[in-house]
Amino acid sequence: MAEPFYITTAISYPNGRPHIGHAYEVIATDAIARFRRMEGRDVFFLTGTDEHGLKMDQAARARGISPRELADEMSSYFREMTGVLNISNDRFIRTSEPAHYEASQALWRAMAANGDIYPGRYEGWYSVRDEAFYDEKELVAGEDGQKLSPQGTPVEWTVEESWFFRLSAYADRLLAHYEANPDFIRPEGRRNEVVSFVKGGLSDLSISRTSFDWGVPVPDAPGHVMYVWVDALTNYLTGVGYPEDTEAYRKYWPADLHIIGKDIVRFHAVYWPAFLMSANLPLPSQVFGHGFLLNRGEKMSKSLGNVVDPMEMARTYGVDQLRYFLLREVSFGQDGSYSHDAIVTRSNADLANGLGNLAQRCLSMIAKNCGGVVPGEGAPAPVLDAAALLARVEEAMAGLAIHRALEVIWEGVAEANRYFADSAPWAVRKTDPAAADAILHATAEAIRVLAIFVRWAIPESADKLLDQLAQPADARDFAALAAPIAPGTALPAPQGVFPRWVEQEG
Ligand code: ME8
Repeated sequence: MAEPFYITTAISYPNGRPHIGHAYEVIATDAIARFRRMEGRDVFFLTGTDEHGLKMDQAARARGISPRELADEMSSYFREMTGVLNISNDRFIRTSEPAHYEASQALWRAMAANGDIYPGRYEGWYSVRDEAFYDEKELVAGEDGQKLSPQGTPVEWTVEESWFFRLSAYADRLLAHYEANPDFIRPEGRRNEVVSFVKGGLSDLSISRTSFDWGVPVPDAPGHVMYVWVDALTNYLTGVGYPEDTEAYRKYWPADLHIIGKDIVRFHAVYWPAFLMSANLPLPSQVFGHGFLLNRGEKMSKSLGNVVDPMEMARTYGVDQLRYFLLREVSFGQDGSYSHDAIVTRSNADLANGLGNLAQRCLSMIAKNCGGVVPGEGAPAPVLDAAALLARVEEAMAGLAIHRALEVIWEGVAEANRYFADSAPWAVRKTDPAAADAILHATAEAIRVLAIFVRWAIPESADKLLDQLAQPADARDFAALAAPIAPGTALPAPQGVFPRWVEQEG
């Protein structure tokens, strides 16, 4: 039976439309999910929207609508984005769903039953933008001296009746867990930050609010809704059926991998495992904090006017062009920058000129000179060592070095292009047609291998290439690498798969 693999993105706040950072996260997670599927894993991939909390409440108020209306409207854009970007999620979760209320309340009850929840009064700093509490010592001074969160967002002094979670009791167990599971938090730099944060001592966490009601009601505590992060984190459990003992729950929990941005590592690597320990539930295997995407090196913000609609970008450049750019250009785990020039340069060089040109030249020769039938005899000469390439790609992906995996694959693209150019089948055909046929056969096979290799990153284009090679749907994963294309295979008329970007004149 295929080994299960449960992977998630963070769930986004639908207080506005999705931005390129949201697109980046869901594309990277999709690439990993597709990669594991191509290895034969039984993948469950969850994404969705995080709809409660003060930030949503305030955004709705500003527009004169209810938070539920705001969530309904904006969540639909996030869902639409998964379609536009060709995301292969198995479920899109909304935290306003009744099943999620049930899961959040069940988790709360489990933590309460363990003696970890007690009533009190919260007095401290809160950032609505981050939906986070901060200690005085964490705050930084803004330009005109006002206090800001470490993320640079405004904070307000908050005093409120609240339930507390006994987070302080978990510091030692958390540190022991990090120690025993060095890969629990990746990359290394984020892990170090978390370890030193926990070593600095943990305060108990305020986990309910009474000043507004847009949230999951706290069981048996009228007037209290859960702190948004308690219910938000629970989405990963709801997604596979908790609290019911469903088949999905048994198969997929604990999650293998939470992909999140660097700004929310603390919630996932400190609060979340502590909640799960308290509820006696198994912990996820890994939390990976990716970097931030910057617009030409600058932070995106509404005031700078550089917030880009990712769906618009996908329409402009092409879905796979955008996916490829983000996956190849940004070292996964680090911040990255995007610009029109960088996207165009990458997709022209690697997609249009690299893989596209090879396919176009080889397939049009087969159409023209071989009647559209794969020529050659027996097994093709191996242009690429697919098994060796796979081993290198697997190694990169084991550490989630997505950019590196693509770099290795494009070494293969370059090698195949070199082979084709050096072998010059168009010239060889004049004196030795059988030798020219053998070259085309070998090149067609190299294209097949490369199309399979890129399929998790640029699925639509890879499938078009595999369609052009008349490869059946069940011969497109890594297991199919070993079964070369047979001579005599009839191919459809070739079509360009990667259009070249040409700048419009003035
Ligand atoms: O944090 N570049 O939601 P969110 C890359 N609801 N990634 C970015 C980014 C950027 N410029 N800006 C944001 C939340 N992100 C919570 C999560 S999970 C139980 C709850 C990432 O809409 C961010 O780091 O603010 C996060 O992983 C995701 O987008 C959603 O951010």
